[in-house]
Amino acid sequence: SAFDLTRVADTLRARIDASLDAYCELSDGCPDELQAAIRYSLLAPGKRLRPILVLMATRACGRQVEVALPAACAVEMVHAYSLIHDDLPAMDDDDLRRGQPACHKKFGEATAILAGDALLTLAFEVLAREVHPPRVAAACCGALARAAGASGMVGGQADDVAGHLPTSDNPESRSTHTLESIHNRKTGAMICVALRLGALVAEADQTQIEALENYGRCVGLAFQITDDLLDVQGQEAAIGKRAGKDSVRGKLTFPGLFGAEESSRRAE
Ligand code: GRG
Repeated sequence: SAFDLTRVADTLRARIDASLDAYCELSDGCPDELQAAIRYSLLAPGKRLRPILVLMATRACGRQVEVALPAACAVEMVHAYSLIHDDLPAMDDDDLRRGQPACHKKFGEATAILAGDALLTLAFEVLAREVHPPRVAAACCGALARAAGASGMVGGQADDVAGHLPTSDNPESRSTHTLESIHNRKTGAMICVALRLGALVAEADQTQIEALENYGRCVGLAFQITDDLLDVQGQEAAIGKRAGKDSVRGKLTFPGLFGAEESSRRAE
C-alpha cells in the first residue's frame, strides 16, 4: 500500500518522454516531413507501458533508472513503429491512434511507412551507442531484435493478419492455442523483452532475468485479454482508437472464445 503505482508511473513517464524527445531531434539528412511524422507518432500521448517496465525492472535489480533510459526509449521506438505499420490500410486499417489521426492519415502512406522504418532502425542505433559496456549493448540489440522479429512480434502479426482472411475458417485456427500463440508473439514478446532489457542493463543474474520474464509473460497475457475486453466494452474516447472492430472482422479474441466474464476472470 506504500507503493503508489500511478505516481511512480507518472514520474517515470515524464523522464521517458523527455528522453524520447531528445532522441528524435534528428539532424542532418532527415527530411522535415519525415522528422515531423516520427515525432508525431513517437511523442503522441501513450501509456509508455513498455519503457516503464524497462525502468522498473532495472530498479527491481538494484540499479538506478538512468542506466535504463536508452533501452526504455528503444523499446518504445519499436512499439511506435509497430503501431504506425499496424494502422496502415494493408494491415489493420485504422484511422485513429492514441486519440489522434493515424500517422498515414496525417502524413500519407509512404511517409508513414518510412517513419516506421526510421523508428525501428533508430532503436538499434540508440542501444548500440548509449548502452554500456558494449557486450551489454550487444545483448540488448540481440534480445530486442529477437522479440520484434520474424519469430516474435512480426511473426505474431503475420499470423494475425492471415487469420483475417476468409480462407482461414478451419477449427484448428480458432483454438485457444492459436490465440495465445499469436498474442505471445505479437504483444507478449515486446512486454517480455522490456523486462529482459531492464535486467540486462542492470547486469542482473539469470535467476532475476527469468523471474522478470515470467512476470512479463503473465502481464502480457493479462494486457492482451484486457485489450480485447476494451474493444468489446470500451468507449472510443477512452481507448483512443475505434472500438468494436474485432467482432466486425470476426477476429479471434478472448471474449469471443471464452465470453467476457471468463476473460475478466483470466485477466484478474
Ligand atoms: C506491424 C510488425 C507489426 C506489428 C504490429 C503491436 C502490434 C503489432 C499491433 C498493435 C495492434 C494492437 C491494437 C494490439 C493489441 C495490443 C496493443 C499492442 C495495444 C497497443 O499498445 P498500448 O495499449 O498503446 O500499450 P499505447 O498507445 O498506450 O502505447
